[in-house]
Amino acid sequence: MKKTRIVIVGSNCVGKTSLVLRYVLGKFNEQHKPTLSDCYDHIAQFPDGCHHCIEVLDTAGGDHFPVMRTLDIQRGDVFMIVFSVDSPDTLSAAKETRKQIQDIKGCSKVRAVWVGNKIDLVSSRKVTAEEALLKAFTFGDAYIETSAKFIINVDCVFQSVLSLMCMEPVKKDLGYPDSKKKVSKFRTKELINSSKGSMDLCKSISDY
Ligand SMILES: Nc1nc2c(ncn2[C@@H]2O[C@H](COP(=O)(O)OP(=O)(O)OP(=O)(O)O)[C@@H](O)[C@H]2O)c(=O)[nH]1
Ligand SMILES: [Mg+2]
Repeated sequence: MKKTRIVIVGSNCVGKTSLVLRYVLGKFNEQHKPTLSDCYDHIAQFPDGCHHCIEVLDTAGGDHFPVMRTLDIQRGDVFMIVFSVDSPDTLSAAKETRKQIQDIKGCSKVRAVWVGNKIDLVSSRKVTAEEALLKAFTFGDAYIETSAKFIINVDCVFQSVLSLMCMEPVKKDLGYPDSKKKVSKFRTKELINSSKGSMDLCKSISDY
């Protein structure tokens, strides 16, 4: 059986490696060591309760290796698009990356979850949950907030990604989605449910 391959993309230093290392090895490094490309085999429990071996591909941040990036995207089954909530530029880059995935994979085949990482940086936060959620929703994707450092939502985000493997991908026939096109009512409800935990959590962190 072909292994499911999760590809983690996003700008430099947003915490892609930290999320992967937390999930696969239960570790966290304070130091930033830029990634070229690292692949991890992991036994994961899917939402149906069965365990399967998956591959988690941690990619280089930024646009320094465009050919490698294209290959990584081509081979990916499902995507985690990571940005850091203290950096609006990384959210803009996430949107560009999402478009690139759509171009490379073909518009009917994208399964992706947007991840706002570093929510522990409460005082330097610059991207609101609502802003990020709206961006993800316009593509028909779910949005989850995490802290790799404080182990918030790390398993949950990988579970969400795996649950996409059990669903039909959203079909969009014409180009990129825009704010005028509406995601179907059913899909919107599904997205709100899958992002709700993260929104509640975000609210409780800002209240705190
Ligand atoms: N405060 C905080 N810091 C984090 C979190 N996640 C990662 N970091 C820190 O952010 C820095 C970058 O983390 P990495 O995981 O290496 O980032 P990356 O996206 O893999 O970076 P590249 O491989 O260069 O693209 C490191 O110093 C981490 O310790 C988090 O949730 N909260
Ligand atoms: Mg890395």
